[in-house]
Amino acid sequence: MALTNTQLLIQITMIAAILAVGSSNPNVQQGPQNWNFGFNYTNEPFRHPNPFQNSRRVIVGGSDNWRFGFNYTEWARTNAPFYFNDTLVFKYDPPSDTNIHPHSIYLLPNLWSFLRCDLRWAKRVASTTQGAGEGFEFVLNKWKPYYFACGESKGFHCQSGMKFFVMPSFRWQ
Ligand SMILES: *[C@@H]1O[C@H](CO)[C@@H](O)[C@H](O)[C@H]1NC(C)=O
Ligand SMILES: *[C@@H]1O[C@H](CO)[C@@H](O)[C@H](O)[C@H]1NC(C)=O
Ligand SMILES: *[C@@H]1O[C@H](CO)[C@@H](O)[C@H](O)[C@H]1NC(C)=O
Ligand SMILES: [Cu+2]
Repeated sequence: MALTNTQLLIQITMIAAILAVGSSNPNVQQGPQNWNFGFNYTNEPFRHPNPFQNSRRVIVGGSDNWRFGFNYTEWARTNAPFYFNDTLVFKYDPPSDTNIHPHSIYLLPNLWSFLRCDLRWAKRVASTTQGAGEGFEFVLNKWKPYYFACGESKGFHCQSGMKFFVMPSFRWQ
């Protein structure tokens, strides 16, 4: 039962249409990877026909960036799902005369330390200066839960809302 090229193209277009619905978040930009299966998609309305190789670039906090006084648990909930290979971008100002309470990024080892903002076994992934400019990029390239938190002020920033949890999912789910 050989499919003609037209039938195949129609099927791919339908799959792309279904998957395109999930990517309408304003904080999300499409990543650089882009396959086209060797077809010429110039006349197609869908610019990202391959659902598996498209990674998103998500600014953590959106226009609020990574800051004190913002609830990132709430943000992560409204911006879910996150996908395998998505890039999270953390933007925050480095320490300076006008910025005496800078931020950082830590990964907490488990749900228990996440809930308590217990930083004792946390691993620092970005220092107070690494969120400057274009921000610090973190790729969700493992299939595991990620517990992010700000590590400054001995857990006070974390307790005030600067923490969130992400479990990347696969696009075909
Ligand atoms: C795709 O189509 C565009 C415009 O119709 C054309 O300029 C381009 O050469 C085509 N690419 C391929 C690989 O056929
Ligand atoms: C994730 O990214 C890696 C490295 O760029 C790539 O080899 C892999 O195929 C990607 N996996 C998925 C599911 O997108
Ligand atoms: C952030 O929002 C979550 C979910 O709405 C809530 O459970 C939590 O208490 C909030 N955290 C802070 C520090 O306000
Ligand atoms: Cu902080």
